[in-house]
Amino acid sequence: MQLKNDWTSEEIKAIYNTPLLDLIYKAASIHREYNDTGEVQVCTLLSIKTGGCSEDCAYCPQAARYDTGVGVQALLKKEEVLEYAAKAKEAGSTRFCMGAAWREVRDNKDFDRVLDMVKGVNEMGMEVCCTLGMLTEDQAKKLADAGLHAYNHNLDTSSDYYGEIIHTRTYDDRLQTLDNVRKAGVTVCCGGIIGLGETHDDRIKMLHTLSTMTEHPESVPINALVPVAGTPLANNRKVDIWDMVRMIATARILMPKAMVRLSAGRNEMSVAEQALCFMAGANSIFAGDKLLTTPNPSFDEDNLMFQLLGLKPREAFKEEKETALV
Ligand code: SAM
Ligand code: DTB
Ligand code: SF4
Repeated sequence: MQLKNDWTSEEIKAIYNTPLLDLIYKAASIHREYNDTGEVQVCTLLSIKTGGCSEDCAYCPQAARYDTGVGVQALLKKEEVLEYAAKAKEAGSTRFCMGAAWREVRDNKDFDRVLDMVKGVNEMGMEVCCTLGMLTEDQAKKLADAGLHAYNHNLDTSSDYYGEIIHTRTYDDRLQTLDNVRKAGVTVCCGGIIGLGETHDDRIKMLHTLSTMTEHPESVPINALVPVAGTPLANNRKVDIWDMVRMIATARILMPKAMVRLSAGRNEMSVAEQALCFMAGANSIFAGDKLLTTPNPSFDEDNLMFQLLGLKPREAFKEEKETALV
C-alpha cells in the first residue's frame, strides 16, 4: 500500500487534536492493519563514548558545558562492545544501538574502530544502529559498507523551536546528515523529544517534517524528556502520559509502517501507561537498566510486562525478510 507523504499541517493538526479515545482507536486500527500488534522490538543501547560533548543541547547530560556528574569516558574497546552486544542478544534484543557523545564523526582511528564494531555486531545477526552526531555522505557510505543497518539522528523538535534548545548547530545540519544517511542506503531512525517546553504546534510541525520526507523514516523514536540536574531543562515539568500517547498515536497514523519507539522516559511510567503507548502504536522499547546515561526499567521488569500484556519480542530484520518473500 502506498504510504502518504504529502500530509498538510492542517491534516496533522486535526489528527493530533482528535479526542483521545478516538485517536487511540484510530491509531490502533492502523497499527493492526500494517503491523503485527502482538510484537514489540526489544533494542539495547550502549554508550560507546560518553560525556565531554562540545554541543549545547539543553536536554543533554553529556554536554561538556553542564555540570551533570556524567564523567567523560573515551571510546570503548571493540572487544568490550562485542561482549556487551552478545549479552544483549542473549537477553532477547534484536537491535543494538551504539551512541557516541560526538558533535560529528571525524575520519580518524576512533571512526575506524566504530566501523569494526559495526562489522562485529552485524555478524552477530542483530540490526546494528549508530548515533554518532553529524556525518558526511562518505562516512555514511563507510558505515553502510561495514554493515550498518540504521543511523539514529533526531530532529528533536520543530525547526521553529530548535534554536531555543541547541545553538551549536542548525536544523539544516540535521537534515543534511539525514540526507547523507539515505543516500548511503542506510535506514533512517529519526524522532524527537517531548517536554522541552515546546508547544503542541511545535510537536505537530516536527511530525509534519518527519511524515513528509520523501521516504518516511523506518524508525521514529519518541522520547519523553528525562530531566537531568545541571542541564538547563532540569526543572521542566514531567511529561504528561496523555501527551506521550497522543504523540505516538499521531506518529503511527502518519507513518503506518515505521517502527515507533517508546524511548526515553519509561522509567517514570507504569505498566498501564506503557500499555496505552503500545495500544496507540508504539512497537519498540529500549531494554536494559540504562539508556545512555539515565536509568531505564530492568530486563526482569520488562519481561514481566511482556508476559502480562502477552507481547512477544520481534525478530531481527523482519521487514527485510518479508519484502524478500514478495
Ligand atoms: N551525539 C549524537 C546526537 O546528538 O545525535 C548522539 C547521541 S544523543 C545523546 C541521542 C539522542 O538522545 C538525542 O538526539 C536526544 O533525542 C536523546 N536524548 C538525549 N538526552 C535526553 C534526555 N535527557 N531525555 C530524552 N532524550 C534525550
Ligand atoms: C533516542 O531517540 N533515544 C535514545 C537513542 N535514540 C539513542 C537515547 C535516549 C537518551 C536518554 C538520555 C540518556 O540516557 O543519556
Ligand atoms: Fe552532544 Fe548528542 Fe548530547 Fe547534543 S545530544 S550534547 S550532540 S551527545
